[in-house]
Amino acid sequence: MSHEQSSGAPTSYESRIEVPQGQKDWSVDAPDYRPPEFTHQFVETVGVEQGWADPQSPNEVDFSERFSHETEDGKISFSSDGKPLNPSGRTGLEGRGLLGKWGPNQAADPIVFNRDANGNVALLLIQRKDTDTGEWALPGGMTDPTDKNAAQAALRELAEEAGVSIKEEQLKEVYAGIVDDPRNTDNAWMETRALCAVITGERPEPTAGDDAQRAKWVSVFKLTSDGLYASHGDLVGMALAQIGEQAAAEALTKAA
Ligand code: RP5
Repeated sequence: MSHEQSSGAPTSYESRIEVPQGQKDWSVDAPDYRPPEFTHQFVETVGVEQGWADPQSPNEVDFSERFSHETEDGKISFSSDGKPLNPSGRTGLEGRGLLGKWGPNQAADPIVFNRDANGNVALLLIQRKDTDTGEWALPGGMTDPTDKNAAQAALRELAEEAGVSIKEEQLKEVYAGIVDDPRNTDNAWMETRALCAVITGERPEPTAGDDAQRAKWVSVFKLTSDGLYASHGDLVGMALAQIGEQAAAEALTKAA
């Protein structure tokens, strides 16, 4: 998984400053690093009202129940003024941007393949409503407090965004960790658990819903890593290798 500084942020995002070479890591002193601070108004108004966003100050948040997949003990590190620090390092932007939670924002991503009788493999993708770049994405989303586990969150998102239902037993874990989402900042970042399934026989007809404007099956040999949202190209590559589709995994990596 590449942990590069996010690019292609939503159009309403404050611009990031360039992080000087060699200063990405928090352990490196960067006395001149002064990124803009940005938390979208939507997060601080609607997000707080609807309960998916934290209060304005991280000091009001109880972090004892939050964990990061990226650290050995799951613990989050903080700046001297109490802001969680992105384990991937400096991003050129402080605050929460469009993310609701200070620190890790946990998501689940279903990677659903169909293998037909001739052995052709296709992947179920959606087109998100929040990007104007035309990128396609996995039908994943943030975990809800009502989800018992990441698999349930993945199944719920799959049904909401692509109108496809599968069974929890069909899912196998591919990855758990931070993802290079364009919304990531120094103090708020996306982490995901990606789970994959292979369904055989006839493909269920997808129906776009919720955050998706379109949903479709795409042959795995037509995928390019940079045509997919955030780190989804990396996640799909790992899943293809896991299900034994090595040639498609290599083609995806080469096309990046
Ligand atoms: C990505 O953002 C994750 O991999 C996941 O697919 C998605 C979650 O955000 P929303 O779809 O809920 O906006 O980084």
